[in-house]
Amino acid sequence: MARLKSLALALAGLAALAAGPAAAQTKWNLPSAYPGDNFHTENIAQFGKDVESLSGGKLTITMHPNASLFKAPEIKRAVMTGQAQAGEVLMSLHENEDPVFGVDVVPFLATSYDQSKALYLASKPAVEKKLASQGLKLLYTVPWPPQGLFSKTAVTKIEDLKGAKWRAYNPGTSRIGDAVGAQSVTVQQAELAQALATGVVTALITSAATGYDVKIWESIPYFYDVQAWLPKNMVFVSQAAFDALDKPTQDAVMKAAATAEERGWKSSMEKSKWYMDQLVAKGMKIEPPSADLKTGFQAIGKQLAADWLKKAGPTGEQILGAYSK
Ligand code: PCA
Repeated sequence: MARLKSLALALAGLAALAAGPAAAQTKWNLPSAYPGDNFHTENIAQFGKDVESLSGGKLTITMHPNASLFKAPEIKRAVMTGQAQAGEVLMSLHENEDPVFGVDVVPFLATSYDQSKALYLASKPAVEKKLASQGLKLLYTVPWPPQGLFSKTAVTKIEDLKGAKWRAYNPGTSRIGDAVGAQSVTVQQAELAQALATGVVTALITSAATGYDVKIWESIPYFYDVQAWLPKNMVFVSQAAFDALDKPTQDAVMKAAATAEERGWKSSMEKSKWYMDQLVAKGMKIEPPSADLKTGFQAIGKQLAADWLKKAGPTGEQILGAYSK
């Protein structure tokens, strides 16, 4: 019996040896900042499964959603410094590093999924170049649904936002808070429910998706469907971690990424209405912005767009040129 057992063990050892380096297992950690049932996170989960099966189990990706491993603003640096191999982050969170990361939050530049896709394709080479200079490789992007205004009190014109406690999620939304005369405070989604519950925040621009994620109806009754822009999340990997994979595994990652991008854009679009329906079902008032409010936001948007173009210089002009074609 003991002999049989040692024979079995020896055989298992031989089999493992025969499989050789091809069976080498790589594990990546992928921190992200949104809850497990958010459509972005569900898409990453499917991406991970696809990578695992396309690579024949050679690469597995462990997700760490909901800012459980790193807070949103720290994820990119964590991947740059090798503390994680891959990550997901809101691209515009890093606009201060390079204006190109803020191209998708220029107000009213791209307000539909089609425009957003065109702007993405026009800006992709510049985004990839910037990421490459930081040792990162873009895998795919997925937009959030169009951004609207949530408020504790009714808002019919910009002046109604004066003195509001304004939640920003990136430099761009912070600038809008300043422009409307509100008090800006930057709060990432993982802390947003608490900030709303304690009254630290009374107005914000975000998607119905995030409104749903944080049960916004518990403190905020109004949503104005402004459709100001569609900010994107990007999933990226450390170039060094990618280069360490064999070619078939690299191909598996890129194939799964292309599929994830397509699936993600589709589910964002399809779910954007579903998210709004949920807010209505919870008793929220959803309205289009009044003409006054819209004109007010457009004037602010125009100024911010001009500021962005100034900062982004020739790269910005080139992106806008490619986008307008
Ligand atoms: N949700 C994220 C970013 C954009 C969005 O729709 C947030 O509010 O943090």
